[in-house]
Amino acid sequence: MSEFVYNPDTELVRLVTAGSVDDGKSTLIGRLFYDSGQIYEDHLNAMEEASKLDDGSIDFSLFTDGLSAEREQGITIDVAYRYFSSKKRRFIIADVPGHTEYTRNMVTGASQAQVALLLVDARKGFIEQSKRHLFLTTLLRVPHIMVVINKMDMVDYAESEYDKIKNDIMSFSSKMQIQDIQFIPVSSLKGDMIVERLENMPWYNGWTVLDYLEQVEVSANRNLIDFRFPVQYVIRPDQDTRGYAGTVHSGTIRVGDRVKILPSKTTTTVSKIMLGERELDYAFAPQSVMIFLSDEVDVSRGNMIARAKNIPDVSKKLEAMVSWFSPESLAPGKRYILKHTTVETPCTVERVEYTIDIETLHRNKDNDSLELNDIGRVQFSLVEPALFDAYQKNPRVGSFILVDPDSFQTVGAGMISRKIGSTNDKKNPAALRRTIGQKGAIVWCTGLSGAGKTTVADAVHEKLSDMGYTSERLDGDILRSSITADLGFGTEDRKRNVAIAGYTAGMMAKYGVIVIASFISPYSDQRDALRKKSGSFVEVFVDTPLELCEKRDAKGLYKKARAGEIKNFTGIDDPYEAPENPEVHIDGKVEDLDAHVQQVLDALRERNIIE
Ligand code: ADX
Repeated sequence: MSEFVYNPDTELVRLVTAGSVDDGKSTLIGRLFYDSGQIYEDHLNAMEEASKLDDGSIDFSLFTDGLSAEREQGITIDVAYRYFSSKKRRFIIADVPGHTEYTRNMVTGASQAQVALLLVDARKGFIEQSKRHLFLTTLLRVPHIMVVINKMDMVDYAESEYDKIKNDIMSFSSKMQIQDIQFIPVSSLKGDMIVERLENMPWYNGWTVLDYLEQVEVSANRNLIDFRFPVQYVIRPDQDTRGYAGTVHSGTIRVGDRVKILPSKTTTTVSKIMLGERELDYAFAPQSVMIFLSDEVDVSRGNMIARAKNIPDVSKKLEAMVSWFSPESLAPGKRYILKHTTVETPCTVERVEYTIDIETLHRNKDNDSLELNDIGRVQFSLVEPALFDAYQKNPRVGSFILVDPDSFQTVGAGMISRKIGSTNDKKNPAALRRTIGQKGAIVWCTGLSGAGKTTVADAVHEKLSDMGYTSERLDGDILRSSITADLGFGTEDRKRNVAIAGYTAGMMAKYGVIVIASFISPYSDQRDALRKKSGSFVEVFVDTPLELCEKRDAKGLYKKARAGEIKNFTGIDDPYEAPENPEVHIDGKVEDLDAHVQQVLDALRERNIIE
């Protein structure tokens, strides 16, 4: 064992451990420290040591980023932060207790982590608690997940046991959006595959835990684009000057940059930036600095400074994925204190859209409350408007916690997916697109009546909303019961109907919305014309054979058409020109909605419309 290795030039990596109580996290961490030659007496000293700057002062931002945020937010943390370093890297581990009731800590620990170590007991397999943690890790967008299948020594180091668990997890995680997931079989107790490979698992050729941690690419998972500076204090160094103190939550800013104060929207310029006593040319996340402005403007705690041309959303109505920690349920009408950046505001639960069934990952829309450890999508209305980004785009400015107004306990954590309703002012499309932070597109679902277009389109819409994208639906039946109610099904009328829908979709897409349209739209030349006009057009052919549509006949229209009660019915006595080269071809005979949604998402991803 060597002395504590400290090299300030190595990269700092934030880890979170997750898993059930007995999965052996402490042993794993201990083993990692021990076998890599680390002995730390006092991890705080080590952290201080690690963060010494050249001039001997301490750069607290190194480890306060992430930790202070939680302290500020008053979360009673039951997370132990430990520090260790190898020759190549330095690590901070948020060690999260694994009891079910500790989802709270899992959320706290994972919110800033770059790598999650999810421990699974080889004897128990992929149990509910691991599923919950894996899901939360994904929801919190921890970029890298390493599943450590532990206690391999207790299952005779059998490859088959490892494979079984790995397959279970793979099939579960295929329903989620995981960027990077790796598997490592280990025995923390005996030391296999932690730092040393040992001889017990010759069938495994992958990384050891330490190898993996030293090489995993963790660089840019911080938002350095959208400058967001929630003002924490107003400081008056003298009569005439005022400085604004706070933490750069994301992005960078330079002296001389044009900025906007929110919510007042006053525009001014940054005149000076101070970090303690030092004057800086620029500041970046997660530095805690003081900003001075060239004009005397009205700024107070809770305001936000952003770039003049890149501002956050402002809304009193929010929709968020909430992880609920309290034994008392969250239900419509209940009031909480919502703490978000430097703002605290009372809020009311408007409705619970659904909860997630953690076994199947299906949405349960019948639930209208969240119980202990539930995760679900909730709409809130706030007394004070929040200044935020979607979590997906900017985690630090897209997350909040909920506090019980009577007990002051933290009862939940939220990841904002979107605002509800539009409070956006009249901006030009480019500015709005920047605000929404996404590219618009038209996803055009075509196919016979009853092919399943609406089902696919609704599911894609819901999925995109969950992921934090702004999307909107246009549907034949709905349009035809409103703005195109005067149209019938002759060629001209159908063309007009589709033209109106296409025009509307194009306009929304121009403003950054992903529009999901579902129309029979039987004429291929008209669909091709739409493709030509639109910047991003994804034609989705929901290809269900006529016989099957007719057999399903959900609306009873095929029966009527056969009986001659309806004329010009598509597929019966009216043409349908199937797309020859659709961007997405869905086999309507296969009843696998998740797979169909995935096909559409893949196409959007390929075109860089979504991440
Ligand atoms: S389109 O041809 O103009 O694109 P659209 O998708 O808006 O059609 O509307 C189709 C829906 O209208 C069908 O799903 C069905 O419910 C209803 N409908 C009523 N009459 C007809 C018809 N003659 N042909 C096709 N759909 C019809």
